[in-house]
Amino acid sequence: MSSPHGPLRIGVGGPVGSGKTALMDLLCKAMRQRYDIAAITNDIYTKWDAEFLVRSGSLTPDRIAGVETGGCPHTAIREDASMNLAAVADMRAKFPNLDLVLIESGGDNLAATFSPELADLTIYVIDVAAGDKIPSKGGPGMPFVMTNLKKSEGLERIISFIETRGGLDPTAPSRLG
Ligand SMILES: Nc1nc2c(ncn2[C@@H]2O[C@H](COP(=O)(O)OP(=O)(O)O)[C@@H](O)[C@H]2O)c(=O)[nH]1
Ligand SMILES: [Mg+2]
Repeated sequence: MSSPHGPLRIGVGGPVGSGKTALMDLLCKAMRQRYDIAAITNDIYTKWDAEFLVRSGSLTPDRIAGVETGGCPHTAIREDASMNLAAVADMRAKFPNLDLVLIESGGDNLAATFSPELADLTIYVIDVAAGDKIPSKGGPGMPFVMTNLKKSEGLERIISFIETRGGLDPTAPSRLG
């Protein structure tokens, strides 16, 4: 099902500790049978999130890349997305039939939007303890889903959001075998 436009690129943003990596992990595990997936994580000075995904077995290690952003993580997904664009290009070179690339931001505030050059759709992860007013402050039209990833609750709704809004076809025969 590889698209002439290249893979769908989903940005996963939100504050440090809100659960972005946990979401990346479960999305990979739930979607990898159907889609050809790669995952890119952004960290300031480490590759901890990429290493977490490798240890967890979210995908095979060659499908997981860590970008070290340096001190200003939002710059790497917004003003100068070149490191992330290069990581996406590397994955596309290795896996020409990619359907989906998940890109986790380095953890920043809600104002850290992904450049449209880098991500087609963005999912923001907010810790429930941060309260329910954040999504409404995002303005009308921003849907939100309550999840409990320890029990995979809400995960299917996020997957169907990605498939519907991202234009993936869940009924297409998988090429992955
Ligand atoms: N109980 C519970 N813990 C979660 C959930 N999502 C993430 N966590 C935990 O919250 C901590 C931070 O999650 P992580 O994914 O590393 O956050 P990130 O910094 O946004 O990538 C970890 O200990 C996760 O296991 C959830 O839905 N429920
Ligand atoms: Mg993380």
